[in-house]
Amino acid sequence: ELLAFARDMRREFSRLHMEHEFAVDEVLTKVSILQREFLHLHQYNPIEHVTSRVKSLDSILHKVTKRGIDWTPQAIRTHLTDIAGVRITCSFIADTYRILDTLTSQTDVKVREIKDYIANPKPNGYKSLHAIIDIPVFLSTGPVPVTVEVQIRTIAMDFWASLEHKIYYKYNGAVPDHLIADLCDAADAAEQLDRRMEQLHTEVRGNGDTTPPDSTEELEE
Ligand code: 0O2
Repeated sequence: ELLAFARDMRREFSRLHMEHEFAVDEVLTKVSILQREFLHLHQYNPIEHVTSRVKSLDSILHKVTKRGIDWTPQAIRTHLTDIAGVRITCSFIADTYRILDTLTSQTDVKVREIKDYIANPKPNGYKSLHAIIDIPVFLSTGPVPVTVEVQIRTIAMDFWASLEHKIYYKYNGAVPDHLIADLCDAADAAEQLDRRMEQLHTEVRGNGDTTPPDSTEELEE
Protein backbone atom coordinates (compact mmCIF):
# COMPACT_ATOMS: atom_id res chain seq x y z
CA GLU A 1 0.00 0.00 0.00
CA LEU A 2 2.86 2.36 0.85
CA LEU A 3 4.43 1.56 -2.48
CA ALA A 4 1.22 2.43 -4.32
CA PHE A 5 1.02 5.70 -2.38
CA ALA A 6 4.61 6.55 -3.28
CA ARG A 7 3.93 5.76 -6.93
CA ASP A 8 0.83 8.01 -6.93
CA MET A 9 2.77 10.83 -5.31
CA ARG A 10 5.55 10.52 -7.86
CA ARG A 11 3.03 10.67 -10.69
CA GLU A 12 1.30 13.69 -9.13
CA PHE A 13 4.58 15.56 -8.70
CA SER A 14 5.73 14.81 -12.19
CA ARG A 15 2.36 16.11 -13.46
CA LEU A 16 2.84 19.26 -11.37
CA HIS A 17 6.28 19.75 -12.91
CA MET A 18 5.03 19.14 -16.44
CA GLU A 19 2.12 21.59 -16.10
CA HIS A 20 4.57 24.28 -14.98
CA GLU A 21 6.83 23.54 -17.94
CA PHE A 22 3.84 24.00 -20.26
CA ALA A 23 2.95 27.27 -18.51
CA VAL A 24 6.50 28.55 -19.02
CA ASP A 25 6.21 27.64 -22.72
CA GLU A 26 2.96 29.61 -22.96
CA VAL A 27 4.54 32.70 -21.36
CA LEU A 28 7.65 32.42 -23.55
CA THR A 29 5.44 32.33 -26.64
CA LYS A 30 3.57 35.43 -25.46
CA VAL A 31 6.84 37.24 -24.79
CA SER A 32 8.25 36.28 -28.17
CA ILE A 33 5.12 37.55 -29.94
CA LEU A 34 5.24 40.84 -28.02
CA GLN A 35 8.91 41.23 -28.84
CA ARG A 36 8.45 40.62 -32.55
CA GLU A 37 5.40 42.83 -32.80
CA PHE A 38 7.14 45.60 -30.86
CA LEU A 39 10.04 45.44 -33.28
CA HIS A 40 7.65 45.61 -36.20
CA LEU A 41 5.79 48.63 -34.75
CA HIS A 42 8.62 50.64 -33.25
CA GLN A 43 11.69 49.37 -35.09
CA TYR A 44 13.51 48.45 -31.94
CA ASN A 45 13.76 45.45 -29.70
CA PRO A 46 12.81 46.27 -26.07
CA ILE A 47 13.91 42.87 -24.73
CA GLU A 48 17.57 42.00 -24.30
CA HIS A 49 17.08 38.43 -23.17
CA VAL A 50 14.63 36.03 -21.59
CA THR A 51 15.40 33.13 -19.26
CA SER A 52 13.14 30.63 -17.59
CA ARG A 53 13.22 27.74 -15.19
CA VAL A 54 10.94 25.29 -13.41
CA LYS A 55 11.94 24.59 -9.81
CA SER A 56 13.28 21.10 -9.20
CA LEU A 57 11.31 18.77 -6.95
CA ASP A 58 14.08 19.06 -4.35
CA SER A 59 13.86 22.81 -4.12
CA ILE A 60 10.05 22.72 -4.15
CA LEU A 61 10.07 20.37 -1.16
CA HIS A 62 12.76 22.45 0.56
CA LYS A 63 10.66 25.63 0.27
CA VAL A 64 7.44 23.84 1.21
CA THR A 65 9.04 22.44 4.37
CA LYS A 66 10.55 25.82 5.29
CA ARG A 67 7.16 27.50 4.91
CA GLY A 68 5.16 24.78 6.67
CA ILE A 69 3.02 24.10 3.57
CA ASP A 70 1.39 20.64 3.31
CA TRP A 71 3.21 18.16 1.08
CA THR A 72 0.19 17.80 -1.19
CA PRO A 73 0.22 18.87 -4.84
CA GLN A 74 -2.95 20.88 -4.17
CA ALA A 75 -1.44 22.88 -1.30
CA ILE A 76 1.77 23.36 -3.25
CA ARG A 77 -0.15 24.63 -6.30
CA THR A 78 -1.99 27.16 -4.14
CA HIS A 79 0.81 28.43 -1.93
CA LEU A 80 4.00 28.13 -3.93
CA THR A 81 3.84 30.76 -6.64
CA ASP A 82 7.37 30.53 -8.02
CA ILE A 83 7.57 26.95 -9.28
CA ALA A 84 7.59 28.36 -12.80
CA GLY A 85 9.69 31.46 -13.37
CA VAL A 86 10.31 33.64 -16.42
CA ARG A 87 12.80 36.50 -16.29
CA ILE A 88 12.67 39.20 -18.93
CA THR A 89 15.61 41.58 -19.21
CA CYS A 90 14.85 44.84 -20.96
CA SER A 91 17.07 47.63 -22.21
CA PHE A 92 15.27 50.48 -20.47
CA ILE A 93 13.05 51.08 -17.43
CA ALA A 94 10.16 52.36 -19.57
CA ASP A 95 10.24 49.05 -21.46
CA THR A 96 9.93 47.01 -18.26
CA TYR A 97 6.63 48.73 -17.43
CA ARG A 98 5.46 48.51 -21.04
CA ILE A 99 6.11 44.77 -21.17
CA LEU A 100 4.46 44.25 -17.78
CA ASP A 101 1.33 46.17 -18.83
CA THR A 102 1.00 44.43 -22.17
CA LEU A 103 1.50 40.97 -20.72
CA THR A 104 -0.78 41.39 -17.71
CA SER A 105 -3.60 42.98 -19.70
CA GLN A 106 -4.01 39.94 -21.96
CA THR A 107 -7.46 38.45 -21.41
CA ASP A 108 -6.30 34.91 -20.67
CA VAL A 109 -3.81 36.11 -18.05
CA LYS A 110 -5.10 36.41 -14.49
CA VAL A 111 -2.96 38.64 -12.31
CA ARG A 112 -2.58 37.34 -8.78
CA GLU A 113 -0.13 39.93 -7.55
CA ILE A 114 2.20 42.64 -8.83
CA LYS A 115 5.22 43.82 -6.85
CA ASP A 116 6.95 46.95 -8.08
CA TYR A 117 10.45 46.77 -6.66
CA ILE A 118 11.54 49.42 -9.18
CA ALA A 119 9.39 52.13 -7.61
CA ASN A 120 9.93 50.57 -4.17
CA PRO A 121 13.32 48.82 -4.10
CA LYS A 122 14.09 46.29 -1.35
CA PRO A 123 16.30 47.69 1.47
CA ASN A 124 19.37 45.94 -0.02
CA GLY A 125 18.84 47.76 -3.34
CA TYR A 126 17.07 44.94 -5.24
CA LYS A 127 14.95 46.23 -8.12
CA SER A 128 12.62 44.40 -10.50
CA LEU A 129 8.98 44.16 -11.43
CA HIS A 130 7.37 40.92 -10.27
CA ALA A 131 4.07 39.63 -11.58
CA ILE A 132 2.47 36.49 -10.26
CA ILE A 133 0.09 35.35 -12.96
CA ASP A 134 -2.19 32.41 -13.65
CA ILE A 135 -2.13 31.25 -17.23
CA PRO A 136 -4.34 28.53 -18.72
CA VAL A 137 -2.60 25.42 -19.99
CA PHE A 138 -4.77 23.39 -22.35
CA LEU A 139 -4.54 19.71 -21.46
CA SER A 140 -6.54 16.81 -22.90
CA THR A 141 -8.95 17.20 -19.97
CA GLY A 142 -9.41 20.93 -20.56
CA PRO A 143 -7.73 24.14 -19.43
CA VAL A 144 -5.83 24.20 -16.14
CA PRO A 145 -4.69 27.50 -14.62
CA VAL A 146 -1.00 27.39 -13.74
CA THR A 147 0.92 30.03 -11.79
CA VAL A 148 4.05 31.66 -13.19
CA GLU A 149 6.28 34.27 -11.55
CA VAL A 150 7.44 36.78 -14.14
CA GLN A 151 10.35 39.03 -13.24
CA ILE A 152 11.05 42.02 -15.47
CA ARG A 153 14.13 44.19 -15.05
CA THR A 154 16.75 46.20 -16.89
CA ILE A 155 20.21 44.91 -17.81
CA ALA A 156 21.73 46.98 -14.99
CA MET A 157 19.23 45.60 -12.44
CA ASP A 158 19.89 42.08 -13.70
CA PHE A 159 23.66 42.50 -13.43
CA TRP A 160 23.26 43.74 -9.85
CA ALA A 161 20.79 41.00 -8.84
CA SER A 162 22.92 38.15 -10.17
CA LEU A 163 25.99 39.33 -8.27
CA GLU A 164 23.98 39.96 -5.09
CA HIS A 165 22.48 36.47 -5.40
CA LYS A 166 25.97 34.92 -5.62
CA ILE A 167 27.22 36.93 -2.64
CA TYR A 168 24.13 36.06 -0.60
CA TYR A 169 24.63 32.33 -1.22
CA LYS A 170 28.38 32.48 -0.67
CA TYR A 171 27.79 33.90 2.83
CA ASN A 172 24.70 31.78 3.44
CA GLY A 173 22.61 34.90 3.98
CA ALA A 174 24.98 36.43 6.57
CA VAL A 175 26.55 39.00 4.22
CA PRO A 176 29.23 41.14 5.99
CA ASP A 177 28.24 44.79 6.58
CA HIS A 178 30.87 46.26 4.29
CA LEU A 179 29.60 44.16 1.37
CA ILE A 180 26.01 45.17 2.10
CA ALA A 181 27.10 48.81 1.95
CA ASP A 182 29.04 48.21 -1.28
CA LEU A 183 26.02 46.50 -2.82
CA CYS A 184 23.86 49.50 -1.89
CA ASP A 185 26.36 51.80 -3.62
CA ALA A 186 26.43 49.53 -6.65
CA ALA A 187 22.60 49.62 -6.76
CA ASP A 188 22.74 53.44 -6.80
CA ALA A 189 25.31 53.34 -9.61
CA ALA A 190 23.10 50.91 -11.56
CA GLU A 191 20.15 53.27 -11.12
CA GLN A 192 22.16 56.21 -12.39
CA LEU A 193 23.30 54.22 -15.39
CA ASP A 194 19.70 53.23 -16.16
CA ARG A 195 18.61 56.87 -16.02
CA ARG A 196 21.43 58.09 -18.25
CA MET A 197 20.96 55.33 -20.81
CA GLU A 198 17.24 56.07 -20.94
CA GLN A 199 17.89 59.79 -21.42
CA LEU A 200 20.34 59.07 -24.21
CA HIS A 201 17.96 56.65 -25.85
CA THR A 202 15.06 59.12 -25.71
CA GLU A 203 17.25 61.88 -27.08
CA VAL A 204 18.55 59.81 -29.96
CA ARG A 205 15.16 58.38 -30.88
CA GLY A 206 13.71 61.90 -30.81
CA ASN A 207 16.08 62.71 -33.66
CA GLY A 208 14.50 60.33 -36.14
CA ASP A 209 14.79 56.64 -36.90
CA THR A 210 18.03 55.24 -35.55
CA THR A 211 17.31 51.59 -36.14
CA PRO A 212 20.56 49.77 -36.74
CA PRO A 213 20.45 47.86 -40.02
CA ASP A 214 20.80 44.46 -38.34
CA SER A 215 18.13 44.92 -35.63
CA THR A 216 15.90 42.14 -36.96
CA GLU A 217 18.78 39.67 -36.81
CA GLU A 218 18.96 40.08 -33.02
CA LEU A 219 15.78 38.06 -32.73
CA GLU A 220 17.14 35.15 -34.66
CA GLU A 221 19.98 34.44 -32.22
P1 0O2 B 1 15.68 32.18 -6.64
O1 0O2 B 1 16.89 31.37 -6.32
O2 0O2 B 1 15.95 33.29 -7.64
O3 0O2 B 1 14.48 31.37 -7.03
P2 0O2 B 1 9.42 34.28 -1.79
O4 0O2 B 1 9.99 33.81 -3.12
O5 0O2 B 1 7.92 34.42 -1.82
O6 0O2 B 1 9.97 33.47 -0.65
P3 0O2 B 1 9.30 37.05 -1.43
O7 0O2 B 1 10.31 38.04 -0.90
O8 0O2 B 1 7.97 37.03 -0.80
O9 0O2 B 1 10.02 35.67 -1.48
O10 0O2 B 1 9.02 37.23 -2.95
P4 0O2 B 1 9.72 38.19 -3.92
O11 0O2 B 1 10.18 39.39 -3.22
O12 0O2 B 1 8.74 38.37 -5.03
O13 0O2 B 1 11.01 37.37 -4.38
C1 0O2 B 1 10.95 36.27 -5.19
C2 0O2 B 1 12.15 36.18 -6.09
O14 0O2 B 1 12.63 37.47 -6.47
C3 0O2 B 1 13.36 35.51 -5.48
O15 0O2 B 1 13.24 34.13 -5.59
C4 0O2 B 1 14.51 36.06 -6.33
O16 0O2 B 1 14.56 35.45 -7.59
C5 0O2 B 1 14.06 37.49 -6.52
N1 0O2 B 1 14.54 38.33 -5.42
C6 0O2 B 1 13.79 38.87 -4.44
N2 0O2 B 1 14.56 39.59 -3.61
C7 0O2 B 1 15.82 39.51 -4.07
C8 0O2 B 1 17.07 40.06 -3.64
O17 0O2 B 1 17.17 40.77 -2.66
N3 0O2 B 1 18.19 39.75 -4.39
C9 0O2 B 1 18.12 38.97 -5.50
N4 0O2 B 1 19.24 38.73 -6.16
N5 0O2 B 1 16.94 38.42 -5.92
C10 0O2 B 1 15.82 38.70 -5.23
P5 0O2 B 1 14.03 33.16 -4.59
O18 0O2 B 1 13.24 31.91 -4.51
O19 0O2 B 1 14.31 33.88 -3.31
O20 0O2 B 1 15.37 32.91 -5.29
